[in-house]
Amino acid sequence: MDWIGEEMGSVSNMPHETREVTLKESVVIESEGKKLTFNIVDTPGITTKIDYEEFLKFKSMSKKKSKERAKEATKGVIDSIKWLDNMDAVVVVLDATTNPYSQVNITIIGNLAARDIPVLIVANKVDLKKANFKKVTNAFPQYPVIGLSAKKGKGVEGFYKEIFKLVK
Ligand SMILES: Nc1nc2c(ncn2[C@@H]2O[C@H](COP(=O)(O)OP(=O)(O)OP(=O)(O)O)[C@@H](O)[C@H]2O)c(=O)[nH]1
Ligand SMILES: [Mg+2]
Repeated sequence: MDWIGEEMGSVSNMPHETREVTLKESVVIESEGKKLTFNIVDTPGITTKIDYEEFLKFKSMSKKKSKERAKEATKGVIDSIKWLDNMDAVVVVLDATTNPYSQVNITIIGNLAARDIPVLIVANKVDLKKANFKKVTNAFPQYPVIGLSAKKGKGVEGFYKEIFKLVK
């Protein structure tokens, strides 16, 4: 909303809401008198395990719809990984209430670093009591990590500043 005046895509508490890569061109942000224009790519979340049964817990999901969602999510993960090849910089958004030391986080972030693609790690959901910002910074000491609440808009200024630093 902040960046493009509309939502990139729908938000949901059900995993794998974004299952297709979404692109917005010529996004402009400003911070401390500086201006940056870029294209933004929102990718499906990257994960190693997609189980259709996970979706069955949600009332609106039939077995058939759950299986479809799992299939789309799997394709989405593959597309995300392909898109990562063409990025100038990547913002990795982690849920700070969950364990940051997952194989997928370490693999993706390590891979980007190995290819000299600048990475900014966002520890999101810091408004929640369960959030552990310190644990995220400890997990990735060699990367910039910022705390953010996307929902409450907390930490957004710091986030912008880091984006400017990321792309010099
Ligand atoms: N408390 C809290 N909840 C958040 C925050 N940001 C997102 N959420 C919630 O987290 C859930 C997932 O949000 P999404 O925007 O769908 O997350 P996503 O990373 O795009 O997830 P997928 O599209 O499913 O890959 C929703 O229920 C959001 O309301 C935050 O800063 N704080
Ligand atoms: Mg999404």
